[in-house]
Amino acid sequence: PEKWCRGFNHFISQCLIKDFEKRPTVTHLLEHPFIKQVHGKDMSLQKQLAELIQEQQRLGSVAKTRHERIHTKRPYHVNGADKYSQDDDLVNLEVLDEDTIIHQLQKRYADLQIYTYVGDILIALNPFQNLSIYSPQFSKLYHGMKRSSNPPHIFASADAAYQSMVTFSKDQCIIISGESGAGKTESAHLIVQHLTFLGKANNRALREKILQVNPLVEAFGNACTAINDNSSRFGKYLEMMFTPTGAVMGAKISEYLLEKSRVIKQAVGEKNFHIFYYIYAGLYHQKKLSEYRLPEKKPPRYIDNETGRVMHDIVTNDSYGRQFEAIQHCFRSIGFTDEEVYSVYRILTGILNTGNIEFAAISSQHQTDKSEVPNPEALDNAAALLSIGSEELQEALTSHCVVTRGETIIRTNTVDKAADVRDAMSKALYGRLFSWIVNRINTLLHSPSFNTENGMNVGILDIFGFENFTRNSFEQLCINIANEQIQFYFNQHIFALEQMEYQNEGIDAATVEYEDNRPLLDMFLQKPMGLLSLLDEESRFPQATDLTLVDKFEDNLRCKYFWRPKGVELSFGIQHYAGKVLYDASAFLEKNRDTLPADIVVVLRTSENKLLHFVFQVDTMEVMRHPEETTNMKRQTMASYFRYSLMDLLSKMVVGQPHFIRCIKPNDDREALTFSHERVLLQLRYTGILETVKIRQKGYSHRILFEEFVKRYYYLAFKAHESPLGNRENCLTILEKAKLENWILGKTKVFLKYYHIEQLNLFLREVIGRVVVMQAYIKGWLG
Ligand code: AOV
Ligand code: MG
Repeated sequence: PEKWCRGFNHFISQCLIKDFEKRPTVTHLLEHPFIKQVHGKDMSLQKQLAELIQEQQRLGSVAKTRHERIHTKRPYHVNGADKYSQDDDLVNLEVLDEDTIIHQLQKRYADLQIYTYVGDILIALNPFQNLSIYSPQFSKLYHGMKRSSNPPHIFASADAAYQSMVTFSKDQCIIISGESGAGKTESAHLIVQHLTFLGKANNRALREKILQVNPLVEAFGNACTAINDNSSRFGKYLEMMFTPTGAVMGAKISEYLLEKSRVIKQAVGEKNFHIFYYIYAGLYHQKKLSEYRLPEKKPPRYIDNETGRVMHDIVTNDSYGRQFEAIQHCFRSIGFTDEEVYSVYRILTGILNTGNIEFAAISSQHQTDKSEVPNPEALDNAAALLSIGSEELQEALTSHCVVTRGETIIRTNTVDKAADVRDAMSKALYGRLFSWIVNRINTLLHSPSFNTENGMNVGILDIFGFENFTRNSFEQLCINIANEQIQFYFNQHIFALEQMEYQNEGIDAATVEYEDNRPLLDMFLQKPMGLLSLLDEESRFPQATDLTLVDKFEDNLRCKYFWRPKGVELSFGIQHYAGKVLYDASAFLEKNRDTLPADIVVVLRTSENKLLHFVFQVDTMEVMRHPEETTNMKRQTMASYFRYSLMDLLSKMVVGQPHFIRCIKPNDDREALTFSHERVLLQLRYTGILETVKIRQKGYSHRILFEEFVKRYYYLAFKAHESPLGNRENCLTILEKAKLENWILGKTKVFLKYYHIEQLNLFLREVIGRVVVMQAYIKGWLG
């Protein structure tokens, strides 16, 4: 058998080379006398080969279409009636200007072609209606296919990331951007859906669990805003882990900058986090409101946003009731215990009751700064649900300890101060509960056998989009800076790095002008004079006010991106990459300080609710995540936490190979089939789509070192047992053998167009597919 095996191996490598030249099918192999002799009537081999033939025929036809498309000029009549081509990829346009691009998108949108390529980048227009293009049949249709064989689709982008991960054993990162309401979160769901389909885990339970992650965290982290009924109020980076062969084996989420302030107050017309309404409706239907000490008539202050009708809306809203059921199902299927879920509900309803605690001044001749709770039942309810002592809670809300020269003095809180402490406690409770849920999901979805050496991941970034409301506060500033950073990352990848490489490699290729937002990002993040540093500095002065803060900004941020409107004291404007935003600086200092008095922490740590007790344990690792608790002189602030989070996110993103999805909002009225020329044009401009089309058309989006290129693709031109050197000549041999056109060889790298990679990978998969079957055959035969 050994001798046979050697002969067989040699035969395979010969076949591979020959096959590649002639593009034959596996039938040739079956017909070969050698195979005929050895496999006899082995039906399993017959079956395997038959499958392979099918696969090969499919790939063959794909390759053919791709080939035809690239080499056939599309009909394009510049002056004719059909001026704007219905093409799938904007890179194929011959006339490149804003008008042509926008008409192309508009026409496609009218045909419900919401997806369009710009080379390897996907543009997704929000359809604002349910389309029947996301069923498992569509997942199948896009599985392993090249882009050009089907209309553009988000599944194709997810597929490309997956194939790239499996083929090159490299982590991938899908970056979804776009303004609020553009469709990022929906896109992220669809990507997870397709990746779960691709990473066919034998373990169905695991697949089910992964699909429940987004709905669960979004119930806690999303809310209705003036722009979007399901707006993400946190940033989410979801990593799906795979084995080297591409089977899904787990998932991990990282959450960023939850907008905790929403728990205690919402802008006019907006709502609190979804979960509060779900739980209210759910408990109402289960007749458990009284068990959780929630009133049936008047809704708790935190979710009664001045309309007065909210209570009726909540309990009669069927959708809330159904969502509550769905959330319970998510908890259960991901693996939370009943006890944990019960604790979560107790904390949530504890927060709602905390919000109802009121304060009144105690009038006495000497003391005007003392407060008491005039509605002790609210206090008792909150304390009961949080499993802490009611008196201790009252103490911690209405007074605080100060340590001066080793002596502890108790000072009383004014009514306003006590109310601030109450709200700070609610925010901290919710923030920590949210982090705990995310961590728990990560533990439950962690695969013990996964490690970075043997596994790979695809990360999916879905953050809150750029926001510009009538009134914009500290939260909008953070959200918009984060978007500024993502835009910068996009620019770096698409323009800056690419053009730098042309220079370094002595290549005369496209130079495309683009809007660089670096100076703007520096204005925010630079130390010590950037906006965030100035904010931190001012937050350290006890006497500082929001007005002195804006003065400080004005004195120090002397650049064209910052201005102060006349006549509106607490206001300042920023010229963001995506447009001008006017910020209202009221409460900036307080929000940045984000203090949680130690007295509250001490009380919460006494809780008999194990979960609550746990989340208030100080863990040095967690200090950055809970800035409100750090007690040293250089306190952590929201700004420093924000900076840390951004860096953490970037460090995760840069590890993987990026894939970009740019979501565009076709109108502000959330209407299907309505295309606002003006709004789309604005988004195309600020995201630099026109420039992206240009650079994708003229440039070389893939730059691969000679050595890496030969290592990846040597199968295409060399025999299996050969080890060709990673040099220029061998790259040339491979490129010629693959009959590619329009590539360039630099000093150390091969420069390829985005479509070359598809072709090369396609050829490679054909070849590797055959090797796998042959190896399986050898093993079976020897065994
Ligand atoms: P966002 O994530 O980009 O906003 P979403 O993904 O929440 O935006 O989309 C907003 C709404 O648009 C969704 O609730 C859907 O109604 C609709 N939508 C988006 N994409 C699709 C699609 N492919 N098919 C059908 N409907 C869609 V924000 O999180 O606010 O930045 O912060
Ligand atoms: Mg979202």
